[in-house]
Amino acid sequence: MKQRRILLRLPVALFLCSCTGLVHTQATTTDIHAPGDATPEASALACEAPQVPSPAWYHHAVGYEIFVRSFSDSDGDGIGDLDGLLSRLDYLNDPTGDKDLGVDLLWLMPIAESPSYHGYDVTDYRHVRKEYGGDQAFDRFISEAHKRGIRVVIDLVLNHSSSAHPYFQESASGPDSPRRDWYVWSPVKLDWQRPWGGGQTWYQKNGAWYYALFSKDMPDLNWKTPAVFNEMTDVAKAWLGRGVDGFRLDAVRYLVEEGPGAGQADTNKNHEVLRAFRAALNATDALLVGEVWASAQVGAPYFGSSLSDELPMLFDFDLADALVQGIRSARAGLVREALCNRLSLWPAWGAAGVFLTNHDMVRVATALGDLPPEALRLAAALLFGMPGTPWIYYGEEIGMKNGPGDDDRAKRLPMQWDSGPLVGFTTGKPWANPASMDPNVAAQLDDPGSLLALYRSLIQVRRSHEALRIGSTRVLGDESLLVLERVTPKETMLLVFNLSGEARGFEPPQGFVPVIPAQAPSGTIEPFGFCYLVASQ
Ligand SMILES: [Ca+2]
Ligand SMILES: [Ca+2]
Repeated sequence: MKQRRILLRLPVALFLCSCTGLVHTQATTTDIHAPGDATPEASALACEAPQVPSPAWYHHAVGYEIFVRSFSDSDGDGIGDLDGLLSRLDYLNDPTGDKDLGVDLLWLMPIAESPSYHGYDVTDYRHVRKEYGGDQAFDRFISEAHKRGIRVVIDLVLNHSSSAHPYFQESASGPDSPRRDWYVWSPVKLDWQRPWGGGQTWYQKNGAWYYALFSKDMPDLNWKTPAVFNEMTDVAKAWLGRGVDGFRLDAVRYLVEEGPGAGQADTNKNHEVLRAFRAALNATDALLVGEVWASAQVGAPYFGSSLSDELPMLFDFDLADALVQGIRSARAGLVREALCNRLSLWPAWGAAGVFLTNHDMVRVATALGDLPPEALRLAAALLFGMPGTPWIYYGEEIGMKNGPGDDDRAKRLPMQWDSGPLVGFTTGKPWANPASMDPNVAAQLDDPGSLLALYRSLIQVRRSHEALRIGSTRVLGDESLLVLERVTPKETMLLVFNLSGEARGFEPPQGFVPVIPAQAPSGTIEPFGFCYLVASQ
């Protein structure tokens, strides 16, 4: 390990976070040292974490979440589909081009048969919904994606099915149904409130009560029944056999419920089932990324004891919130606290899915909409600088905003490809009206100053610097500056982010050259400015 002394001048008080809270100290100069070079000045360090040991392919990937219904419509019926997505692969990753975004891992929101627009209530786990082009379109798509080196994970909804699923219809037919125990039944109504605050979870059908955590139309599968475990494992294996590279596991905290209140989430049995599920897939290389929408502390046990034990990747919800709120409130400490907390709680080999927002959240361009446009560029720079695997929510890279209203659909509207009235999404009547014609891909594709061009550059930078993908991490800074040191034996990088709307004094340390932006700040880092620097060899 090359030892390198980095001198950073931060002419203000330093606020340092620890896992137990914020510690405030005074300093005018911070010495940052490569790992192993401990000195008293290193007390300015908030936390540090080692390099990722034995990284898997997904530690190196850049992810992109897609709502197929809203991405691109190939046949003019107003509904996005897999052939439409196929036709846009050049935009996402074109090995022969230089205008592509460069992502290499796609997460498709549910593609199985479902009566809802969103698809999180499945009626046939084994087949692609016909609106999306059916099984053949999926096979065409995945074959072409793989040819380009793009991996694909699909949403797998294990906790519940649709109430219209034949399994549930059969289960509900009466106590003697051979599938009765595939769902969770009670002869009397039980008073279990939803664990996240209010609302009933038991509903009546044919003289008995069934458990449905999320909605009446989404009855929970009974994971204590071996036949359910076997069936869902077979479903997952069948998808792996068709070429998917893994799954995003929806609502994975809630598979096995043991009672009211806290007994509905994160139960020991839930962990047991997930470990058995992972083992049954017998596909160590497959990515399982869990939606554990909870604190990093609640998430930590979901990694199990090794990369192949339980879930290899979790989305980092705490950090997502801290990144957006940190910019909004000009508090770098929020990001430091969330990041240090996660780094201390999650195993070094565990993969964190880093993101700004997803399909359940207000889009980041809306959340930061009242700040200068540089704030959105800073959010992108933070996304790709954090330790973990970055995930973009489709449209984020052009600054797409929410549509009107509070409905979830407002977060999931058609991708804005061009400035036409149908935004290049469809030639027919779109399933939902686009939020806006602006921003759009066409206007940004050839503009080197665009947000899209910044995302493309950040992805290229990440590809060419292993320190960003798997390097050790040291977290420093003050109340509005966030500083990360990322190091591997090959290179040392320094990332500086100004989360405030005020210019800040900052002089790059000696021996460092800019990576992005091309010009290093000199004496001042602009409001919402950032820079990635690398130590010159
Ligand atoms: Ca269509
Ligand atoms: Ca459940």
